[in-house]
Amino acid sequence: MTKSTNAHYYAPGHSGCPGCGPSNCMIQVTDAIGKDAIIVNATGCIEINSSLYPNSAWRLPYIHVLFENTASVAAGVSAALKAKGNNHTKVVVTAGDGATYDIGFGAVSGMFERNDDVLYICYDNELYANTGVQRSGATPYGAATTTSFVGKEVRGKQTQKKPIVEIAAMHRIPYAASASIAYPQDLKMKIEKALKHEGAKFITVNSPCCLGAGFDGSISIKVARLAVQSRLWFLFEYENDEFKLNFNPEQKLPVKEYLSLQKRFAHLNEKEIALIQKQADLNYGRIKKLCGIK
Ligand SMILES: Cc1ncc(C[n+]2csc(CCOP(=O)(O)OP(=O)(O)O)c2C)c(N)n1
Ligand code: SF4
Repeated sequence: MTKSTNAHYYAPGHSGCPGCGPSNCMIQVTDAIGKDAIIVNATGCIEINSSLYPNSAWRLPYIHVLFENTASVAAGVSAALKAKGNNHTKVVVTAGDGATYDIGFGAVSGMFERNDDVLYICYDNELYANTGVQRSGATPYGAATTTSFVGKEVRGKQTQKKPIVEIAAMHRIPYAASASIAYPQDLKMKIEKALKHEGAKFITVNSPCCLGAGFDGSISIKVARLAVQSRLWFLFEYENDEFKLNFNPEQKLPVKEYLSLQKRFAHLNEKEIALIQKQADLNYGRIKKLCGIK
């Protein structure tokens, strides 16, 4: 092991696919958080890849919990620390989009409503990777998965992603944001900003899954960057009851370039691509309005 890899709190040697977006996300997130933290990790690819007994990629105190109670366990850990007079150790949830948007959502919402002092990080790879690529509430329109398959009538997922940042923000928590593994400085800034707040904080990080989306692991960062540049993923935040767009791609990149890199979109015809472009434009308009941009 080299000196540079020793520096990471999420260690190499885990069993993530080469080019795994979520694993990259864990390195960036834990490095930004630092050593005074406890990780509460929901079931999913990261949990399986990082903590196969007797090994662990975590150089931080770590607990794996079920989907249904990840946010609740984190809330309990936070309360216990405070009861012991420890007001400095950060409690951080790491969970996939299946855990966050869908299966554990009730507990997440409860944690937001109680304003528990926890930073919740969702690594959004837009599917259930660990169980064989099923669709989640974060899977985008048109994407093929094993449960949003492509046939004559149904051609991939027929609904759009849940607007999870807005949903989190509308609980009136102190901080909510959307980030990407392709924009490390923005992600680091958001983690540092979030941790300054007492209470519930939420950051969802676009972290593409090369295996599930069907592209070579060498272009994971390119795929993540194109998602932002083609306005299918936004870098924005909510703080002090206001939304702010952190990066506004001046030139609109057509969604086609992003879609064409991934097998999950290979079935799409021109009409369907045009519909996704229209959805992207509408979503961009909505986010701009939310962020007070004319
Ligand atoms: C209550 C419950 N439902 C379903 C499962 C099966 N399951 C295990 S991992 C997983 C996928 C989780 O997807 P996500 O949270 O997006 O994480 P990823 O695997 O993509 O990292 C599912 C459905 C489970 N363990 N518990
Ligand atoms: S299946 Fe996807 S999320 Fe899981 S390790 Fe591979 S690239 Fe990462």
